[in-house]
Amino acid sequence: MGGSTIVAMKNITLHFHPSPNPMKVALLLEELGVPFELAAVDIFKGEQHSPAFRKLNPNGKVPVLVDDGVTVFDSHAILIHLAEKHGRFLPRTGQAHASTLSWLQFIATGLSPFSGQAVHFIHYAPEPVPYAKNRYLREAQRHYAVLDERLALSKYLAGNEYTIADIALWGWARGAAYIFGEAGLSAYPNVKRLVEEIGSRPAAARAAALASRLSLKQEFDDETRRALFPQNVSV
Ligand SMILES: N[C@@H](CCC(=O)N[C@@H](CS)C(=O)NCC(=O)O)C(=O)O
Repeated sequence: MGGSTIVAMKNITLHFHPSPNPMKVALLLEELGVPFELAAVDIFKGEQHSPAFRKLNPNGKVPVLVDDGVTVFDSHAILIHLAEKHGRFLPRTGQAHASTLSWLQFIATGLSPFSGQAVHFIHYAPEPVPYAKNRYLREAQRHYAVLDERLALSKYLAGNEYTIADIALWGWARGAAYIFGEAGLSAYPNVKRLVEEIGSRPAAARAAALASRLSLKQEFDDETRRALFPQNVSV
Protein backbone atom coordinates (compact mmCIF):
# COMPACT_ATOMS: atom_id res chain seq x y z
CA MET A 1 0.00 0.00 0.00
CA GLY A 2 1.05 3.57 -0.47
CA GLY A 3 3.37 2.82 -3.42
CA SER A 4 2.86 4.93 -6.48
CA THR A 5 1.82 3.26 -9.70
CA ILE A 6 3.75 4.28 -12.78
CA VAL A 7 1.51 4.29 -15.80
CA ALA A 8 3.22 4.28 -19.19
CA MET A 9 1.86 7.37 -20.93
CA LYS A 10 1.98 8.00 -24.62
CA ASN A 11 2.90 11.67 -24.78
CA ILE A 12 2.52 11.96 -28.53
CA THR A 13 -0.81 12.25 -30.29
CA LEU A 14 -1.01 12.21 -34.08
CA HIS A 15 -4.20 13.76 -35.45
CA PHE A 16 -4.56 11.60 -38.47
CA HIS A 17 -6.41 10.50 -41.56
CA PRO A 18 -4.74 7.92 -43.84
CA SER A 19 -4.15 10.42 -46.64
CA PRO A 20 -0.80 11.45 -48.15
CA ASN A 21 0.38 14.22 -45.78
CA PRO A 22 -0.46 12.44 -42.49
CA MET A 23 1.06 9.21 -43.85
CA LYS A 24 4.47 10.91 -44.02
CA VAL A 25 4.33 11.57 -40.27
CA ALA A 26 2.99 8.09 -39.49
CA LEU A 27 5.96 6.58 -41.33
CA LEU A 28 8.47 8.73 -39.45
CA LEU A 29 6.91 7.89 -36.06
CA GLU A 30 7.04 4.20 -36.94
CA GLU A 31 10.66 4.51 -38.11
CA LEU A 32 11.56 6.23 -34.84
CA GLY A 33 9.78 3.53 -32.87
CA VAL A 34 8.23 6.04 -30.46
CA PRO A 35 4.81 5.13 -29.04
CA PHE A 36 2.00 7.43 -30.11
CA GLU A 37 -1.77 7.74 -29.86
CA LEU A 38 -3.82 8.11 -33.01
CA ALA A 39 -6.63 10.64 -32.98
CA ALA A 40 -8.76 10.11 -36.05
CA VAL A 41 -9.92 13.21 -37.91
CA ASP A 42 -12.58 12.09 -40.36
CA ILE A 43 -12.00 14.63 -43.13
CA PHE A 44 -14.80 13.01 -45.21
CA LYS A 45 -17.22 14.12 -42.44
CA GLY A 46 -15.70 17.59 -42.04
CA GLU A 47 -14.13 17.02 -38.60
CA GLN A 48 -11.13 19.12 -39.72
CA HIS A 49 -13.39 22.20 -39.56
CA SER A 50 -14.48 21.75 -35.91
CA PRO A 51 -13.55 24.60 -33.55
CA ALA A 52 -11.59 22.17 -31.36
CA PHE A 53 -9.48 20.98 -34.29
CA ARG A 54 -9.00 24.54 -35.61
CA LYS A 55 -7.38 25.37 -32.26
CA LEU A 56 -4.70 22.80 -33.11
CA ASN A 57 -4.38 23.79 -36.78
CA PRO A 58 -5.94 27.09 -37.88
CA ASN A 59 -5.57 25.79 -41.46
CA GLY A 60 -8.05 22.98 -40.74
CA LYS A 61 -5.99 20.14 -42.23
CA VAL A 62 -4.27 16.99 -41.05
CA PRO A 63 -1.71 16.09 -39.83
CA VAL A 64 -1.20 17.72 -36.46
CA LEU A 65 1.17 16.38 -33.83
CA VAL A 66 0.88 17.13 -30.12
CA ASP A 67 4.21 16.13 -28.62
CA ASP A 68 4.60 16.49 -24.85
CA GLY A 69 2.21 19.45 -24.91
CA VAL A 70 3.85 21.07 -27.95
CA THR A 71 1.57 21.40 -30.98
CA VAL A 72 3.00 21.26 -34.51
CA PHE A 73 0.92 21.39 -37.70
CA ASP A 74 1.87 20.92 -41.36
CA SER A 75 3.52 17.64 -42.32
CA HIS A 76 7.00 18.90 -43.11
CA ALA A 77 7.18 21.05 -39.97
CA ILE A 78 6.32 17.89 -38.03
CA LEU A 79 8.95 15.84 -39.89
CA ILE A 80 11.64 18.40 -39.05
CA HIS A 81 10.43 18.73 -35.43
CA LEU A 82 10.63 14.97 -34.85
CA ALA A 83 13.89 14.47 -36.76
CA GLU A 84 15.59 17.24 -34.77
CA LYS A 85 14.18 16.03 -31.47
CA HIS A 86 15.34 12.45 -31.99
CA GLY A 87 18.52 13.27 -33.91
CA ARG A 88 17.62 10.89 -36.75
CA PHE A 89 16.73 11.03 -40.47
CA LEU A 90 18.00 14.64 -40.84
CA PRO A 91 21.77 14.80 -41.38
CA ARG A 92 23.20 17.48 -39.11
CA THR A 93 25.64 19.30 -41.36
CA GLY A 94 27.07 19.75 -44.83
CA GLN A 95 25.65 18.83 -48.21
CA ALA A 96 23.44 16.02 -46.88
CA HIS A 97 21.74 18.44 -44.44
CA ALA A 98 21.23 21.08 -47.16
CA SER A 99 20.00 18.50 -49.68
CA THR A 100 17.48 17.07 -47.20
CA LEU A 101 16.02 20.55 -46.64
CA SER A 102 16.00 21.31 -50.40
CA TRP A 103 14.16 18.12 -51.33
CA LEU A 104 11.76 18.54 -48.41
CA GLN A 105 10.84 21.99 -49.70
CA PHE A 106 10.58 20.71 -53.26
CA ILE A 107 8.06 18.13 -52.08
CA ALA A 108 6.20 20.59 -49.79
CA THR A 109 5.84 23.38 -52.33
CA GLY A 110 5.88 21.41 -55.60
CA LEU A 111 5.15 17.72 -55.66
CA SER A 112 2.51 17.76 -52.88
CA PRO A 113 0.31 20.67 -54.04
CA PHE A 114 0.57 19.89 -57.75
CA SER A 115 -0.26 16.23 -57.08
CA GLY A 116 -3.19 17.32 -54.91
CA GLN A 117 -4.55 19.58 -57.64
CA ALA A 118 -4.01 16.88 -60.29
CA VAL A 119 -6.05 14.44 -58.18
CA HIS A 120 -8.72 17.09 -57.74
CA PHE A 121 -9.14 17.89 -61.43
CA ILE A 122 -8.83 14.25 -62.56
CA HIS A 123 -11.31 12.84 -60.00
CA TYR A 124 -13.34 15.47 -58.18
CA ALA A 125 -13.94 18.69 -60.11
CA PRO A 126 -17.72 19.21 -60.39
CA GLU A 127 -17.36 19.71 -64.14
CA PRO A 128 -14.50 18.78 -66.54
CA VAL A 129 -11.90 21.55 -66.76
CA PRO A 130 -9.42 20.29 -69.40
CA TYR A 131 -7.04 23.25 -69.04
CA ALA A 132 -6.66 22.78 -65.27
CA LYS A 133 -6.44 19.00 -65.56
CA ASN A 134 -3.70 19.29 -68.17
CA ARG A 135 -1.83 21.97 -66.23
CA TYR A 136 -1.69 20.03 -62.96
CA LEU A 137 -1.10 16.63 -64.53
CA ARG A 138 1.84 18.07 -66.51
CA GLU A 139 3.26 19.74 -63.42
CA ALA A 140 2.95 16.51 -61.41
CA GLN A 141 4.74 14.68 -64.25
CA ARG A 142 7.45 17.33 -64.36
CA HIS A 143 8.06 17.07 -60.61
CA TYR A 144 8.28 13.27 -60.81
CA ALA A 145 10.76 13.63 -63.70
CA VAL A 146 12.96 15.94 -61.61
CA LEU A 147 12.89 13.42 -58.75
CA ASP A 148 13.64 10.58 -61.14
CA GLU A 149 16.73 12.34 -62.51
CA ARG A 150 17.96 12.96 -59.00
CA LEU A 151 17.41 9.34 -57.97
CA ALA A 152 19.31 8.14 -61.03
CA LEU A 153 22.37 9.71 -59.40
CA SER A 154 21.95 8.77 -55.75
CA LYS A 155 20.28 6.07 -53.73
CA TYR A 156 18.23 8.50 -51.66
CA LEU A 157 17.16 12.09 -52.28
CA ALA A 158 19.81 13.61 -50.03
CA GLY A 159 22.59 11.18 -51.04
CA ASN A 160 23.50 7.87 -49.40
CA GLU A 161 21.32 8.28 -46.35
CA TYR A 162 17.58 7.61 -45.91
CA THR A 163 16.09 10.89 -44.63
CA ILE A 164 12.82 12.67 -43.96
CA ALA A 165 12.91 13.85 -47.61
CA ASP A 166 12.44 10.22 -48.75
CA ILE A 167 9.76 9.74 -46.09
CA ALA A 168 7.93 12.82 -47.45
CA LEU A 169 8.16 11.48 -50.99
CA TRP A 170 6.70 8.11 -49.96
CA GLY A 171 3.57 9.82 -48.57
CA TRP A 172 2.56 10.97 -52.04
CA ALA A 173 4.32 8.60 -54.42
CA ARG A 174 2.77 5.43 -52.96
CA GLY A 175 -0.53 6.71 -54.37
CA ALA A 176 0.82 7.81 -57.77
CA ALA A 177 -1.62 5.50 -59.57
CA TYR A 178 -4.34 7.88 -58.46
CA ILE A 179 -2.79 10.41 -60.85
CA PHE A 180 -1.08 8.25 -63.48
CA GLY A 181 -3.58 5.37 -63.58
CA GLU A 182 -2.45 1.79 -64.07
CA ALA A 183 0.98 2.93 -65.30
CA GLY A 184 1.69 4.13 -61.77
CA LEU A 185 5.34 5.11 -61.46
CA SER A 186 6.55 3.07 -64.46
CA ALA A 187 7.67 6.24 -66.30
CA TYR A 188 9.84 7.09 -63.28
CA PRO A 189 11.84 3.90 -62.57
CA ASN A 190 14.19 5.47 -60.05
CA VAL A 191 11.33 6.91 -58.01
CA LYS A 192 9.58 3.54 -58.27
CA ARG A 193 12.70 1.76 -56.98
CA LEU A 194 12.89 4.02 -53.91
CA VAL A 195 9.17 3.95 -53.17
CA GLU A 196 9.17 0.14 -53.35
CA GLU A 197 12.25 -0.04 -51.13
CA ILE A 198 10.59 2.19 -48.52
CA GLY A 199 7.33 0.27 -48.87
CA SER A 200 9.14 -2.95 -47.97
CA ARG A 201 10.40 -1.54 -44.67
CA PRO A 202 8.57 -2.87 -41.57
CA ALA A 203 7.85 0.72 -40.46
CA ALA A 204 6.02 1.40 -43.74
CA ALA A 205 3.93 -1.74 -43.29
CA ARG A 206 3.01 -0.60 -39.78
CA ALA A 207 2.16 2.92 -41.01
CA ALA A 208 0.02 1.50 -43.83
CA ALA A 209 -1.83 -0.72 -41.34
CA LEU A 210 -2.87 2.20 -39.09
CA ALA A 211 -5.99 2.91 -41.18
CA SER A 212 -7.43 -0.50 -40.32
CA ARG A 213 -7.50 0.51 -36.62
CA LEU A 214 -9.89 3.37 -37.37
CA SER A 215 -13.44 3.35 -38.59
CA LEU A 216 -13.51 6.19 -41.08
CA LYS A 217 -16.11 7.21 -43.59
CA GLN A 218 -15.44 5.74 -47.04
CA GLU A 219 -18.39 7.06 -49.10
CA PHE A 220 -17.68 10.11 -51.23
CA ASP A 221 -21.09 11.76 -51.02
CA ASP A 222 -22.48 15.29 -50.73
CA GLU A 223 -21.36 15.60 -47.09
CA THR A 224 -17.81 14.67 -48.19
CA ARG A 225 -17.89 17.17 -51.04
CA ARG A 226 -19.08 19.89 -48.64
CA ALA A 227 -16.30 18.98 -46.18
CA LEU A 228 -13.46 18.90 -48.71
CA PHE A 229 -14.58 21.46 -51.30
CA PRO A 230 -16.67 24.02 -49.37
CA GLN A 231 -15.96 26.58 -52.12
CA ASN A 232 -18.38 24.67 -54.36
CA VAL A 233 -21.29 24.92 -51.95
CA SER A 234 -23.47 27.99 -52.22
CA VAL A 235 -24.59 29.36 -48.86
N1 LIG B 1 0.57 21.60 -46.20
C1 LIG B 1 -0.22 20.70 -45.42
C2 LIG B 1 -1.33 20.11 -46.26
C3 LIG B 1 -2.24 19.22 -45.42
C4 LIG B 1 -3.39 18.66 -46.23
O1 LIG B 1 -3.72 19.12 -47.34
N2 LIG B 1 -4.03 17.64 -45.65
C5 LIG B 1 -5.19 17.02 -46.28
C6 LIG B 1 -5.04 15.51 -46.18
S1 LIG B 1 -3.65 14.93 -47.13
C7 LIG B 1 -6.44 17.46 -45.53
O2 LIG B 1 -6.43 17.62 -44.33
N3 LIG B 1 -7.54 17.68 -46.26
C8 LIG B 1 -8.78 18.08 -45.69
C9 LIG B 1 -9.30 19.36 -46.29
O3 LIG B 1 -8.68 19.90 -47.20
O4 LIG B 1 -10.36 19.81 -45.84
C10 LIG B 1 0.68 19.56 -44.86
O5 LIG B 1 1.65 19.21 -45.54
O6 LIG B 1 0.40 19.07 -43.76
